[in-house]
Amino acid sequence: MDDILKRLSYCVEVGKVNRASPYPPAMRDQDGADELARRALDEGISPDDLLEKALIPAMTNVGNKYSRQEIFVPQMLMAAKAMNSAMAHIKPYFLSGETKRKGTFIIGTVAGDLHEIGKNLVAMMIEGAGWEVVDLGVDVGAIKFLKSIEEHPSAVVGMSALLTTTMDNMRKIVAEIKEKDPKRVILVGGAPVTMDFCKKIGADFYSPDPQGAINYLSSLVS
Ligand code: B1M
Repeated sequence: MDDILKRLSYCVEVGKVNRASPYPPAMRDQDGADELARRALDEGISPDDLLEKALIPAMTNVGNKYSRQEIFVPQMLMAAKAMNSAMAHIKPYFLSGETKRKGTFIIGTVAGDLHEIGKNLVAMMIEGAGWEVVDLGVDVGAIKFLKSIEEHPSAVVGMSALLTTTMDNMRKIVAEIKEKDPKRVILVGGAPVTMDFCKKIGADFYSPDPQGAINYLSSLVS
């Protein structure tokens, strides 16, 4: 792996946001994820490589370390901050100059769940694929989804959940939306979600990644 990608991955893993950040103390006055992501892109490394070879593996390592109780929530939070600072540089590459939108996509992380990185990635890539994206943020309940559907009557709805506990909220929100609006198309995703779960809760499609979500949305409008 390119040296810069290795360094970027390490910065995300240990939560080194940028040069000015005093955390972690051992990396004081060194470049962080912010500067390294910018430099990698300027050197011609593709945004896909940044994501797949540096950023996502770093977050996987963070999750594994957390599972082994080698790190705790504050370190996970710093890793997420570093990841977000790198993602800010990637975003413009995923946004096309297209003005005619293929449709509207409402997305949110379900109630009780504050994980936003995967949801943001899906949102930014779907926007780049030519959809208008309405991002409701995190901790989104049925009322907020339904209000947004009212404002965007032809929208497809997307939901993300990262916790096994909040998957149950996903089930409840899907049920509430489908009760009021049975034909509304709902796409679900997030690390613990599966196609089997998607079918059980009455959602329309599950994708493990942003590209699968884009392919599914394209199939709806082609
Ligand atoms: Co939390 N966390 N976390 N966390 N966190 C996990 C999810 C966990 C697996 C860590 C672990 O134990 N190994 C674990 C869940 C265990 C479980 O439920 N089985 C966990 C836990 C336990 C918790 C807390 C409960 C910890 C605590 O407080 N004791 C707490 C819960 C807070 C809450 O939400 N109420 C918590 C908190 C946090 C932070 C706030 C510190 C931080 C989030 C910060 C933020 O988002 N701003 C955080 C983080 C960073 C993680 C890990 C390390 C990384 C998540 C991430 O961003 N991954 C995570 C471990 C892990 O996932 N390896 C972990 C990178 C991201 C690109 O992947 O989100 O999976 P992901 O998205 C993917 C796909 O899933 C898919 O596309 C994305 C790109 O490929 N996808 C979709 C996602 N949404 C989609 C929607 C779609 C389609 C595809 O269509 C609509």
